[in-house]
Amino acid sequence: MIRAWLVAVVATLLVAMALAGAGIASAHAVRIATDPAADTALATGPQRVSATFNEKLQPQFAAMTVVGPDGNLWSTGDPQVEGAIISIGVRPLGPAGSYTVNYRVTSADGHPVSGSWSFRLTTASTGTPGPPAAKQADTSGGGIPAWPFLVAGALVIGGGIWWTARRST
Ligand SMILES: [Cu+2]
Repeated sequence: MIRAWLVAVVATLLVAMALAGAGIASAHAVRIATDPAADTALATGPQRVSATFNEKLQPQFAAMTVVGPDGNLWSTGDPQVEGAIISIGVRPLGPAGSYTVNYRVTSADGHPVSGSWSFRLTTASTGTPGPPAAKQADTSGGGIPAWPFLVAGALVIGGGIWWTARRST
């Protein structure tokens, strides 16, 4: 009776750990190109930036921002997903320096993929920035990772099994 219960708990735990691992490791849509390319130096800002993936993206929940060296948003409008490409409009740029494009897309299989790349503006321009970029939201669920609890749970249950097995012999 107790053993069956333990087996059920361990099985549940293993499945949970596998799912947690899959959630972290699953980058099913892989970025294969960006425009502008990463680390490009540009004299004039682009009108749009885009990232191309190796498979079709889901149009829902897509996010993309361009954050300037001043910490302000330089992207404008909503991101657009077309097939395997996500893009967003860019204002006429401002200070020279590094502009970072952040994105979050959803793979065809439902897994979210996020990342960023940067390009450099070599000549300051006279554009007006958008609002300050909000700190990137922590999507790991409150900032407390789940795996230490899973590992602790596994250790406790493993110990329980060992103890039970020892007692019953
Ligand atoms: Cu996936």
